[in-house]
Amino acid sequence: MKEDLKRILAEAKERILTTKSLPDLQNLKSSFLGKKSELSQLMMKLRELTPEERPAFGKAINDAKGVLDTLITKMYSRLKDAEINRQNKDMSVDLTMPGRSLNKGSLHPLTLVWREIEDVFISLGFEIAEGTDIEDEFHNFDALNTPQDHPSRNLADTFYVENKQLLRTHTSPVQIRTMETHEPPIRIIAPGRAYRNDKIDATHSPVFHQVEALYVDENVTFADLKDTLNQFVVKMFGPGTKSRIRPHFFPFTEPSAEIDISCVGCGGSGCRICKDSGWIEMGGAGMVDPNVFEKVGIDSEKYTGFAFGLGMDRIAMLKYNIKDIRVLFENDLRVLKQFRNENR
Ligand code: FA5
Repeated sequence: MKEDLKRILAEAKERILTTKSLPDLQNLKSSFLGKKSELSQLMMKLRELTPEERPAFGKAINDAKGVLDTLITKMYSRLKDAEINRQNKDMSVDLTMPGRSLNKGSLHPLTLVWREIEDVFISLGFEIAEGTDIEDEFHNFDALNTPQDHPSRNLADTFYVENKQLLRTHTSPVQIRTMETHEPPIRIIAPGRAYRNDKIDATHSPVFHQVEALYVDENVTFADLKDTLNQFVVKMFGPGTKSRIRPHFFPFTEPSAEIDISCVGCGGSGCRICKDSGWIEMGGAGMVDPNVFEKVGIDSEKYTGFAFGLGMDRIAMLKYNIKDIRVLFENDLRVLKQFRNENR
């Protein structure tokens, strides 16, 4: 029986170590360790031995089973690893294949301009202020020294909501709201939407965007206004771009002016964009009228200030050579996709 055990063990080791597949290994396991295996049959024959011989031989059979079981476990993990490696090799990644490109979105040109304007003014020491799109007559007109019979109050120009509430016609009411709640020195810009009952054309939209600026302190002069505008224009449109101020009238500034910049299309020599004038209108400006200071309780003997309001849609149009303001509101993907590389 001892010889049988030796032979079974040797044969089993040999076959387990040379097996090539997991199913074959599974078969070997049941044929060498299963109920009908030769080792199990040897166990049955224990009773043919003397009581003295039985324990030692029983242990020898169990040891042999233990050896085979360990060997099968080792072989199992070796064959499993080999199979995983083979599968990985079959599905291996071709590093030379071009990647799948992601469809990246882009920021709207107005958002780009809006952010850039904020950056420029922050670099000049201004803070960002916010107002509301729905305003009351006091902040949009009365406090801005606008007479009761001023044409801009007309239904044909202003969208009224109810109870003397309206969609703000410019960003200037943010001047009032800021001066009501802050003591000078004040140095803010307020970018945002404005609404007017204007006819739509290439440069006018009923919903548009302005950026308001207000600087109030002791000894603020018209020269500060010109200098700030010049710095803004150069930072926004590049060196060589000039700003120009023409006399105008606004109820809330005195003196008042209109702001032009030298045409970015032709550099000032005259072209189709500037209608051969060399200049493009950007917005209005002026020194804060003492009547406005009075409405918000600021001492006009002590303080002076300048304010201006620029059309942000016009700035975006000039910067990105957009010929029609409607392009900014249509959200045509063919247009928007062109701004991918501009995104920060
Ligand atoms: C004003 O709105 C004044 N509040 C500006 C101001 C502020 C003057 C502070 C003095 C002190 P105006 O109506 O000119 O001004 O508008 C300013 C700019 O807004 C225009 O030059 C233009 O660029 C833009 N704008 C006005 N209406 C429209 C519109 N319907 N569509 C597109 N842009 C417009």
